[in-house]
Amino acid sequence: MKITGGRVIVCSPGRNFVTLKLETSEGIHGLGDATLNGRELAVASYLQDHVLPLLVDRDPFAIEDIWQYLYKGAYWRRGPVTMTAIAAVDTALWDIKGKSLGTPVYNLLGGRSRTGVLVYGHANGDSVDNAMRAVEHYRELGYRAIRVQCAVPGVPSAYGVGKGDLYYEPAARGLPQEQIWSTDEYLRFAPVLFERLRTEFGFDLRLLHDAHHRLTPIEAGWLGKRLEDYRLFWLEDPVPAELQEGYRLIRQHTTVPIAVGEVFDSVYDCLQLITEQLIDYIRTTVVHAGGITHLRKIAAIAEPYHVLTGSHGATDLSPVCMAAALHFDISVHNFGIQEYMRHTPETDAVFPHAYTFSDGYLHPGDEPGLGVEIDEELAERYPYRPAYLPTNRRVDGTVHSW
Ligand code: CS2
Ligand code: MG
Repeated sequence: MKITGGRVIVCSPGRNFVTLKLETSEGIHGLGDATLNGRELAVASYLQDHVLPLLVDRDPFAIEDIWQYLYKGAYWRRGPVTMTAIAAVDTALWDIKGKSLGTPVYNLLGGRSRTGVLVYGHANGDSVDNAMRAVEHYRELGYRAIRVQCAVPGVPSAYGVGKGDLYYEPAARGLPQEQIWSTDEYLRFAPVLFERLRTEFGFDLRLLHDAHHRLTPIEAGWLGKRLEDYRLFWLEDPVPAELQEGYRLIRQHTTVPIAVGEVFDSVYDCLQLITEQLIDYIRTTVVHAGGITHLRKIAAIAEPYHVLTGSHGATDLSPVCMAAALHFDISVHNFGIQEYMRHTPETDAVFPHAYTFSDGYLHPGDEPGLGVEIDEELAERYPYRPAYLPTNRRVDGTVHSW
């Protein structure tokens, strides 16, 4: 079997997605997600113009060799655009191998290590009362772990507060919106929110929270300490993580479990975080961190250091990525949890998939390969429309991490 070519499909069923479809001489095709929120067309061009011509006539079973060829062969290494493009090829190759051998991808990754993939959903509210209502709603849907975000009094636009009940989508059409942020107000408010949550829901429910890269290490230490009694499952992205050693300072001040990694694109972004045990969960994803092949290596390095996986699974990661994540999650020993932000019905219709949710768990299904397809005719009805994530400024106008 040989790779004969491929296509990059850009569509926007509710939001933008970039999908790679690789074709082979035996008529089997594989899919890979290549979506990089707000920078979609850069990856589409990287694949179309620079990667697809290199793949023709290669053996699709040589997954590791193709990965190294694309990584080392470009000379320029790492970075989100490159690693998302490599991830798309890698994911499509695992899909092809599974389909060709007639088995789900998880069987190629060592087989099932568990019966289902524990997921967390997103409850949020524009007031504490509405956040409580959203948590209740997620509980009724069967979720056993819930991330809670809430509008902060006095802050015009806090991270993570959606418009509807189930679909939180931060990217918006047109040019980037500017939001305003105040760390002071947030730090005052966050412990109050979790106090209320534990009072209303007790301690059976796993609760998570995302600080979305907005604090300094010492502010994160302060917050973590105040949240300890509310037993969070994790505090996510307390600070931007370019400076990995900055996490030492957080660890010195709090035992709140820390999760990091949704913007990482390789093991080099988290090697120190893992080997110095500065984090508890590594959130790298199939689509942005080099595919299933590279994610398995990150997980293998994390295992002896007691770091569990907790892959990013927001709506900007397509159902192709979600399917791949589930095959990874169900097989890897040191799996922790999977984020599951539901896609809209439009997105789900373009990407029919075998994975299912029940009782707080996702199941990858038993289809050969990844168990996800793309309806290209339907996709054509949703052409790409430029959209961006918001940007952020402090109240005095200084640019801040969003
Ligand atoms: C987030 C995302 O899911 C998460 O934890 O941090 O909402 C993130 O902001 C988006 O995926 C950015 O594209
Ligand atoms: Mg996050």
